[in-house]
Amino acid sequence: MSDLTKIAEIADEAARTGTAIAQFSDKEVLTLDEAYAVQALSMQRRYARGEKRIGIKMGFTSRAKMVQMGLDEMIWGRLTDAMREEDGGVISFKKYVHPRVEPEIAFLMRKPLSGNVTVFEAMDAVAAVAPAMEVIDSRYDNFKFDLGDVVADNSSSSGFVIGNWCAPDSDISNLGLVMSINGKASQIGSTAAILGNPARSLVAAARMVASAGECLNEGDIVLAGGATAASAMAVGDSVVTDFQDLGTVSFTVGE
Ligand code: OOG
Ligand code: MG
Repeated sequence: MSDLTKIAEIADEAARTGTAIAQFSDKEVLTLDEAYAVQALSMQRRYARGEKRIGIKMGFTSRAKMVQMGLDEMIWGRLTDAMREEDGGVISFKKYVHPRVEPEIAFLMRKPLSGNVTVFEAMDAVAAVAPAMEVIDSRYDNFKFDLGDVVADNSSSSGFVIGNWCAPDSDISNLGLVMSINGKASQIGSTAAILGNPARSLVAAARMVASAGECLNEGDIVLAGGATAASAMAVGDSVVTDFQDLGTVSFTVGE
């Protein structure tokens, strides 16, 4: 497909207005390179509107997520300041098309990281780790997409909530977690579901941003990817995830 700028404009408008669109792959499949080019172009439009890039999110780093969405390749997307929601706060349902929530681990970078690094080098660049939840939202009808579609749609990035930052040497490799909606367990799992250890997701993030000529910068947030499948939410829901040893992160869903 030639007109990547036009596709980026369509993807950006859908995200900006919270409106569902048809998958691009209905007409023509985007290669992975084209899809990342669309993502970069659509993010340029957001930055031009004043949003600031504050980090990145990884996707499909757990079996549960791959199975739920029927894709098996790791992806990444960009996070902006406008996507951050307050821990314990209220998110606005109408901003989204059909939001889902998933438990994640967040990293805060204390120095730049990019390229091929070891787990030790990756964790050495981390200032803090935190329990987190990502609010994903696909701009495609029925939350259905192929790999190119989802990457072009900034890998469903939409919102995220971060709990209290913990020491960077906290053991995050295998922490039990329960994500509850209105007091009822909706997803139960372990951080080990994220590539065996979420630190490996940070290693992959450093490699993947480098392939786009970018870097994880000091102060950046990196979301490691959902540890479980994502759950749908409705207005009025109270969503809480308890992480063993790391703490709790929560929000409620407003109009
Ligand atoms: C794509 C984004 C995947 C994750 O944590 O695996 C993702 C999607 O499922 O819509 O955020
Ligand atoms: Mg996610």
